[in-house]
Amino acid sequence: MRGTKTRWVLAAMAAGMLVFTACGSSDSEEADVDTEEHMIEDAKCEPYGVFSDSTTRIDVVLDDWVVDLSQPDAPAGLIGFALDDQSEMPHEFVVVKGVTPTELPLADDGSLDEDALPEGALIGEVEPFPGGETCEGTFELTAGEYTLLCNIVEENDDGTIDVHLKEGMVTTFTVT
Ligand SMILES: [Cu+2]
Repeated sequence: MRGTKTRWVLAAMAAGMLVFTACGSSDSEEADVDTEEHMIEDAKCEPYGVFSDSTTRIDVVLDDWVVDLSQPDAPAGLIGFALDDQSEMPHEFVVVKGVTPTELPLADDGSLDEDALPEGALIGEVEPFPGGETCEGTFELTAGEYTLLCNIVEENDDGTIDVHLKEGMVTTFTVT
């Protein structure tokens, strides 16, 4: 799993934005770059895991600015999260174990600093997919407390920045 922060650039139409490297073609990026710039056009559903194999299904609404679960807990197993982005913008779905929302290590902009998480805490993530669409993330989860969040940092045309975590796109989930 990439330990990088997802940074979306909504101002893709602005002059100069074409220099940003698209997802997946990072070979030429320098090793010390720990953020990635994504063009908004790159958002597409790439399911994580095999949803049809899941032992418990949780419906998840992603919206501005919530992560709403159909149930707050599930027995240990292969948990399939059916993600429904009801907003007009891309969101993602990050699964963290054993770190409460208030304990999350933050970058300067208030987003989750994934690289600063304890070893093994980052279970996996469904990368950003377009608003109005659905996607799935299926994770083998053992008993414990989980934090589920969207870690998109989004730069608007006017230079303001929306940090989805800070806006409230985080919730907790218990596996028993
Ligand atoms: Cu989001």
